Amino acid sequence: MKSKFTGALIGSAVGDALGAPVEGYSMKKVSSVYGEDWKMISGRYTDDTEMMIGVAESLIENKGFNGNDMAMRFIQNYDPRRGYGPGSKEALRRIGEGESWEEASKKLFDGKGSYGNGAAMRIAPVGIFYYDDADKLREIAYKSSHITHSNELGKEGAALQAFSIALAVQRRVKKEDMLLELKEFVKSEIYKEKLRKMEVLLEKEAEVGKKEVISELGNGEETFNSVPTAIHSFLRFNNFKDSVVYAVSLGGDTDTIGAMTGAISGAYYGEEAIPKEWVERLEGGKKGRSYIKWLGEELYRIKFCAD
Ligand code: AR6
Ligand code: MG
Repeated sequence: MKSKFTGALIGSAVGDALGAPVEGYSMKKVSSVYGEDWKMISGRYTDDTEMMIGVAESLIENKGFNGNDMAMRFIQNYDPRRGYGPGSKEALRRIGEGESWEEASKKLFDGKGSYGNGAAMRIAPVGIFYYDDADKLREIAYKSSHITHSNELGKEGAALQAFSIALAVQRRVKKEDMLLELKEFVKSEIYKEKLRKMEVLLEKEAEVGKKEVISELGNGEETFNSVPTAIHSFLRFNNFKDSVVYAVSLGGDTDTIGAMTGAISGAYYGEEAIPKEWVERLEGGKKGRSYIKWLGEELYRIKFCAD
């Protein structure tokens, strides 16, 4: 179980770092960069992992959700060079200037709020910490998303990603049956529709289906065009490496789709299943790979060992 906790967080960071150098590239261009060997290029992670670290730190410090504290951690950790989405950046700026975390994100996108994947990309700590309680998981996924993403679709996509991670931790149902549970979990039609399409796509050969996966599920920055793609990348293969390589190979929002696929796969197969050469290449330093592993261990300790 501990290896699943650390695997989800390290898996997410590794997927992010693998996708980062080719963010926004086409399928063809990604393949020209990585070729056949898929060596990690720089190992530097992006906003996806920086924000995931903030979520984990806040859950650990508060032994659960505290909106104001989580928002403050996002602001403290914020490094503009990591490539934040404009919506998230603006929400954090507003909170930094004194607006409440409940109100700031509602003002974005003409009052509709963001449905970008910036809430789902950082959700792994919520998925593991609340893996055994679907209602609580949904509640905390929504609340933690709301700090930057108030649009219902942004929140629901984050909850769907968190629930996929939870199912991966549990290993209660077979991989083939995960889709059924996910369908029951989601409420809005757009996600239900994507899950139906996924079923059809999973029956096709991986290479043949790639273009179709992109047109049917998407590879963009919107939550509904990336979370289903990550779930699909996880379900299609039976090991960590193939899933994450596939996710990044689709092009588009590669760092985030890579991160989300890595989080589910890491939770399912455990930390040992993540290729060593990728983990060793992942950036070190104060909040680097050892720290990310420690965050997973702390969440595990609080969940299972603390009174
Ligand atoms: N209406 C129209 N477009 C929207 C809306 C909306 N209500 N919401 C989101 N978008 P953002 P994030 C589009 O800015 O989710 C990093 O590269 C819009 O084009 O809230 O934190 C990460 O690696 C907007 O700019 O930021 C992720 O890939 C975009 O969705 C990504 O950015 C992203 O939403 C995360 O971005
Ligand atoms: Mg990113």
